[in-house]
Amino acid sequence: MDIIFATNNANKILEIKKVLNAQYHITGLQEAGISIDIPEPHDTLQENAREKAITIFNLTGKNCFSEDTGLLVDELYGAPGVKSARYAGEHANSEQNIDKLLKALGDAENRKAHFKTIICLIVDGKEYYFEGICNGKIIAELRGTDGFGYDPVFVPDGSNKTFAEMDIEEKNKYSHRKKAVEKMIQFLNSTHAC
Ligand code: ITT
Repeated sequence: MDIIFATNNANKILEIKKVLNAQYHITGLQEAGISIDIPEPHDTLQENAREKAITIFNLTGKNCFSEDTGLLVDELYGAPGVKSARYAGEHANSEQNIDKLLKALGDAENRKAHFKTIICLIVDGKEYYFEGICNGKIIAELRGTDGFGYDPVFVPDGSNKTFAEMDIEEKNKYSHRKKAVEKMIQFLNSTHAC
């Protein structure tokens, strides 16, 4: 089955390609020849995921999915959450977002946080949603150079390493995105086996 993955984030594509078997062939927006920056104007991950998937479905008429992910920090009442990409400003980069996060947390004792991914899948014109969560903590200094986004400061429960100190296979043992994708694959296997 061919599915467009409505994302411009190359790291997300790499992570998800590692999970999929040959039965599913996914194509990112760039690879599909679609140059578009889809706005994420909503207050929930689900609505933003839907916005991205619907935009691409309306444009192509093809099966597609998107995902929206947020980092939710307990001490910050769930911030940066749905605003994770723009935490330090509309065009902020990961370094600036992490910097703001570490300043906001200061020397707080409670460093608990979780990543949440919501996938919106559109198959045969119908919408389906899948969720994946990864619990962990925010450390006070950056460690590692792999991954993207908040990976250098996030240590998942069950490991002593940050996501940025792991290769994709190891990150996928814990990852929110992997958990959501597995649910989507189970669904597709059971309903659209090819
Ligand atoms: P698309 O919307 O094109 O899919 P994006 O990079 O804009 O790509 P999101 O809107 O889902 O993706 O990004 C939310 C923010 O959370 C963004 O700043 C990412 O860097 C960060 N993020 C998402 N997944 C992450 C992960 O697995 N590890 C670390 N940070 C992550």
